[in-house]
Amino acid sequence: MKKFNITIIGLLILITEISVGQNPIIQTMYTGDPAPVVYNDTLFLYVGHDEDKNPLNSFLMREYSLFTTTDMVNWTAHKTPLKTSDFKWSAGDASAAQCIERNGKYYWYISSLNKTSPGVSVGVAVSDSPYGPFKDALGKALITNNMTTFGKHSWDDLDPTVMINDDGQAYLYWGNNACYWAKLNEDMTSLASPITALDIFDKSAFGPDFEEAPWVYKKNKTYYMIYASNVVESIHYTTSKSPEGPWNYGGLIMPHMGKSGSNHPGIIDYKGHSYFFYHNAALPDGGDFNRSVCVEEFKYNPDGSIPEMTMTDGITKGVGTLNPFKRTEAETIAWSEGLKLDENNEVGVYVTSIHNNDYIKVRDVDFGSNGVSKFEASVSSRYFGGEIEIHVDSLFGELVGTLKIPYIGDWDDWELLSTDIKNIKGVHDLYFVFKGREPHVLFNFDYWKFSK
Ligand code: FUB
Repeated sequence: MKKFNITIIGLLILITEISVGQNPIIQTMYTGDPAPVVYNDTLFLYVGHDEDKNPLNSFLMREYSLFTTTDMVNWTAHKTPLKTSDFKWSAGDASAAQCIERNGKYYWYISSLNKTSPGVSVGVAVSDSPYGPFKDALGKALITNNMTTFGKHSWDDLDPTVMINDDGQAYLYWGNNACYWAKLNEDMTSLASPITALDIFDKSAFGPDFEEAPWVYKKNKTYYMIYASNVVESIHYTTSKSPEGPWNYGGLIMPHMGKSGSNHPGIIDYKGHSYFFYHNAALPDGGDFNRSVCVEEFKYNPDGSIPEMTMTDGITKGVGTLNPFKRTEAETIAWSEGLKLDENNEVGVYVTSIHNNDYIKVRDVDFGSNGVSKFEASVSSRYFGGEIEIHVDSLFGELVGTLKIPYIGDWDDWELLSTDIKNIKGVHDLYFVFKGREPHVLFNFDYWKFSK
């Protein structure tokens, strides 16, 4: 009887695991408004970080976060690159944003409530690196509410998106219940043209509705603008032969699904594949103001049109493997349960809030043909410590080693600990399963590495 029970439990756990896909792609915090961009071989994903608690039950984003991937299934968190407090004029609540490179500098167009000029404004931050740190490029907003008159409300200057045309001319588009555009000078921090408001009520251009969240890019000879329609939001697109229009409505990309009233799109090609980013509210306790970024892979139709998509479990096949013989940050995660991230100046980002049975899954780890014999990890502990069990291929797959983490001292006393492990060869998913005394926080985890 006992054996029968265990089999049923095992089956239930297996079903749960199979139904846990890659979406939402970030599980350690609430995120919204994805803005992907590729630099060299890496996909950078800039997102708004929805605060866990929204005292006024409304949007509250005080900072942006950055995640990178080289395989589309494992995402590495980086130090917070930009906060609203980096803009002296910001009233502390941000909304959507997009970052772009020009002449070796990285320009990040953000929108935020403005305390020096009523309403929402567009600002621009700049950095020498896509990882930041970014700083306010102007010391004031680039676009303020009094510069735009199509929308009569104070938050019509939301959601900037930026595109540099083949001839080098940069364009900025933005808007909520208004869709504005203007040319940018080569310095990327000043306008090179008057602001134009598109006719968002023209159904031949915008179909059922234009609400907000434009994302403009060029593919082949076509300019695409994808955007959110209606409240609750669905994602649609329009195309043009010129960045200045006219625009021709293309169709629906994603209907409204799930618990988040808003959605916000970003599209990018990476390593020969096309990806559609959006957000929903699929994490535990998610909702309108606690959102989660997701991604779907898709193929353009032969005529360049974008197929309709639904929200799924996400990417089934990655576009690369992970090298376990190089130091890998613990915050490189395909899927996790129960964990949070924190950061400091000594070690950067690390995994924290680790309790018994929490875990990290890392996908497509390539151990090669010679295998491994040792695992090491940088950890800190206070009061307790615990264990990292290393399982392969599933949460309850073969246990190949256990790293014991003693009481070390304080949370910022980091030690590199190691253990022997069973040999592993070839490509496997890894599960770091954390064990220790309940209900306590056990230890912090900074990075790991295998050796032969
Ligand atoms: O993140 C705040 C707002 O929600 C954005 O500005 C909109 O696009 C919607 O995603």
